[in-house]
Amino acid sequence: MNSPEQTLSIIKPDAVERNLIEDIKSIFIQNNLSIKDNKKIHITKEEAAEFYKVHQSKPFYNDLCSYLSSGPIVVLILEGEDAISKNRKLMGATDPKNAKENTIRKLYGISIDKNSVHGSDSAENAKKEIEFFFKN
Ligand code: IDP
Ligand code: MG
Repeated sequence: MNSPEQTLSIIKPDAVERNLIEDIKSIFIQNNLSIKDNKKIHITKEEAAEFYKVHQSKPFYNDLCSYLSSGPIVVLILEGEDAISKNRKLMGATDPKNAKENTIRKLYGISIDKNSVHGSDSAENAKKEIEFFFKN
């Protein structure tokens, strides 16, 4: 049996604004991802720019950083078997239009930028992203 993994999830401003925090948390819990820690925060644009710096060369980088810092977000440490890939599956495709039925982005996403959630995409990034929000 594999040991449990941790991953970072973010409930983005569009979902916090629409009071979807509990609905999204319950999807994680129903799928055997436990919430080890979570907090509601409002980050600065500079912090968003640091968090998303892997995307700094992308044309949407500036808008992405403005968006993530535009209102409160909830950051969560999820833990469970295959937490990283399981969370990515539960989230669905980046663009809600392409997300499968019953994924978080299909259920709640508005557009490619307002797509309700973030999830780490690798073990290396999960570790970095958890440290970014929880170990400073
Ligand atoms: P992911 O969130 O599914 O991992 P990434 O490619 O890592 O997707 O992109 C990070 C975030 O940047 C996405 O969640 C989305 O909000 C935004 N984004 C990605 N591609 C585009 C785009 O083509 N236009 C606008 N925003 C985008
Ligand atoms: Mg990503």
